[in-house]
Amino acid sequence: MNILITGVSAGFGKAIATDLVEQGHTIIGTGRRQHKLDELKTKLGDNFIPLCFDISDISATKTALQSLPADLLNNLDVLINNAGLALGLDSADKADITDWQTMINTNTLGLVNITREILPVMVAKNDGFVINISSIAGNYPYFGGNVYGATKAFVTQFSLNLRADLVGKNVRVTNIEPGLCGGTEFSNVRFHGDDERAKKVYENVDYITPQDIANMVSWLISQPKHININRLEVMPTAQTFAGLTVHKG
Ligand code: 8X3
Repeated sequence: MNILITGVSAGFGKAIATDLVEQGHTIIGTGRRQHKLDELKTKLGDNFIPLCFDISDISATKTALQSLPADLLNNLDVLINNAGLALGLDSADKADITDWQTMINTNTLGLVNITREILPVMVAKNDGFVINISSIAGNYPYFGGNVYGATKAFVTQFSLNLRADLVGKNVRVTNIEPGLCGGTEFSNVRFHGDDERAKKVYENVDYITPQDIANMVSWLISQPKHININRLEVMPTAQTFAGLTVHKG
């Protein structure tokens, strides 16, 4: 299969790309950091095609996709919208507005833009699969989740609405909604490089790993074509739903 994965420089994207190349698929991997893409290219070889651009940049996305060989672009089987980030955990009255804008631009605008670019290819060949990486933060509000959670609720609803639009077109859509996942740059990015604070999030917890998510993606794409898994909400056994907060004055 020909598979495009956004955000392969680290974390889920890197683990997914690595597994899928090992399984014999051709992977187009996007990311913002050229040196990380170069490292992955050295490791994964000919079946990994790096594309360096920022998906929040609408015109850069178009230019990057147009640079691909037409027979590859027109034969894309799977789009995995993995690129995304959380920034900050402050309450909404204190959060940094530029952090909010960056999350909105990447997690929602960037994701819908690349999806809109790729969907006509899948519809034209009457076959395709879009896998969106959302989050439980889109399902359960928690303190400081504000805009991050809202962007992920958008991704989840967008996934469901895509399915509604794609009726009869043999394009499948799955929304993966992970809970606490370690072994990624997620919290280091969220806390703006405060690695000590990031490390504490995962202390003494058996968290979900990027490999766990890669296993789920491999399972999803191996399902027969008459099956559409709509949503996959997944948490570590150690995590359950947030309690309802009551402030007593
Ligand atoms: C990552 C999961 O719980 O940190 O999206 O928001 S959580």
